[in-house]
Amino acid sequence: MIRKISKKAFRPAMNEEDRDRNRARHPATPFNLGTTLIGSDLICYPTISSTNTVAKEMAMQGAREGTVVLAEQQTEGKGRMGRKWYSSPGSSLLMSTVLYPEAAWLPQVNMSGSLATVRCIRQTTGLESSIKWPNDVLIHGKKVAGVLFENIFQGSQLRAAILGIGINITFDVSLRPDITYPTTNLNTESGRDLTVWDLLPSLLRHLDQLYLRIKGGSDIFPEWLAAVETVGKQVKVRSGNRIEEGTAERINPDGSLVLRRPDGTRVTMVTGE
Ligand code: BT5
Repeated sequence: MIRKISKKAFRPAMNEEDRDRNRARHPATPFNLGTTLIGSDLICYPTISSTNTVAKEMAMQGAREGTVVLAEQQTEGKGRMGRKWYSSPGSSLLMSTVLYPEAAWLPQVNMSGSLATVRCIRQTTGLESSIKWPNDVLIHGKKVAGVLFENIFQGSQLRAAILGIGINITFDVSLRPDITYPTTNLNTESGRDLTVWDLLPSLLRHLDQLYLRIKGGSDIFPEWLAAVETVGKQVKVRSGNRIEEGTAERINPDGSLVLRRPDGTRVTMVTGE
């Protein structure tokens, strides 16, 4: 059951059309998500810096596991490695979940973000999407969603993990100068008129199912890998200052990518793009 829906949620924003569509389908009263953990508290904001940043603060204040922070708009939406995540008001699903996993589960919890997104897209639009290593979600080869997984350590102790997901619903990011690869949004690809409220329950239910499976010791890696399109492809992976080019040979259960260089040598990349 959703316990907190902020009264401030979904107040006026700049994009009238998206705002009105979201408002029209915004549940007026708490509704039953049917999840065990994820969304036990759901806190909605019209505008915040970043759902990941706010979720992190909440985790530090002892938020319940499964607390979801949702925003209509982010002023400092974050991508991985210091990059930005763009959106306009009401045009995207922007959410983060507070989790307290064991350190050994981290790779799988990270995978659960993109896998839940693939499942949610399938369920709500009927479209098959794929995962580009490590965590981008693509439809017809164009990026529609991204996942930002941040772990909070105190010394060597894992305090919390924040799983942030951004899905473009109507947002067209292609005009941004730093967008160097194809991007898209869900409504363009599906021809539907979806809002945040059509997607959110499905996304949270899939996250819930996957997280409970991970907690119960069941392996989600095979299902995640089946949705990954990167293996066998020519890739250019940047990790820090290093750029490696070659064929993506395989992905290990810990999420690392084994790349075969043109000279036949292999290198394992833990993260990159
Ligand atoms: C990601 O990073 O793809 C992770 C994005 C996670 C966003 C969510 S929104 C809710 C939560 N709160 C946050 O603050 N973040 C999470 P990365 O792989 O580094 O991709 C970032 C790159 O994607 C940028 O450098 C841009 O080139 C491009 N990009 C930015 N906005 C985009 C968008 N809306 N759609 C597609 N590509 C985008």
